[in-house]
Amino acid sequence: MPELLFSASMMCADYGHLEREIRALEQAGIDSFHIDIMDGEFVHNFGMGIHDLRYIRSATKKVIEVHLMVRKPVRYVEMFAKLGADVLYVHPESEYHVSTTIEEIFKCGMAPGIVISPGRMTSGNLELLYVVNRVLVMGVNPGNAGQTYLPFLEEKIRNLVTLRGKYNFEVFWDGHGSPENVRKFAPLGVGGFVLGTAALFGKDRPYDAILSELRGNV
Ligand code: S6P
Ligand code: MG
Repeated sequence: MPELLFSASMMCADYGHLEREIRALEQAGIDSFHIDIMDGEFVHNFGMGIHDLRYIRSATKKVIEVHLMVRKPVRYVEMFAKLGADVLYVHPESEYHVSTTIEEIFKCGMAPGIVISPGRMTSGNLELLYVVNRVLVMGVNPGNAGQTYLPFLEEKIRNLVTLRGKYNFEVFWDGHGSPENVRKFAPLGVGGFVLGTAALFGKDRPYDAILSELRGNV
């Protein structure tokens, strides 16, 4: 099994010590930083802002993935490219013509990914799998950290991983990426997890201990 990839959900980080958080996560071997952007419309919450992204970009050379929970994200693709995002995730249902958005993401030099919300079916997005290499499956409804995992998603994951050979993409997981879910879903073929409060932040344990345990436990 290839090495699992772990991304830190930065909306869960300690904003009073952001620099220290980034250094500690890097030293612990985090693979990327996950930035949740919400517009208060597509989801009923406001997430991180472009100033947060700008600062985190200036503080790390690691991969930055931006998860857009906004309506009509095509309007912002160029802006996020200029801000230094490496990966741009969009929800297909946030756009009338999401394939145009994906094309725009490629044009701007970023890697596109699609996000499948719990209530959405993968079958409605099969054609997009020809063009994206990343599918982020949400284990919770989009909008908040610290939610409980929705247990009906296992079948979706099992079905999705069987399509990887045909379409060539990786499956990642976002939302309640707990140690239990890492242990359960990594062997099924999930290649990486976004880590928030369920496994990484607010645990009073060093990040390196947490990450090596997560890698070792699978
Ligand atoms: C949710 C967001 C996620 C969460 C993260 C939180 O809308 O897209 O990225 O911030 O998954 O993790 P946890 O472990 O607190 O659910
Ligand atoms: Mg997210």
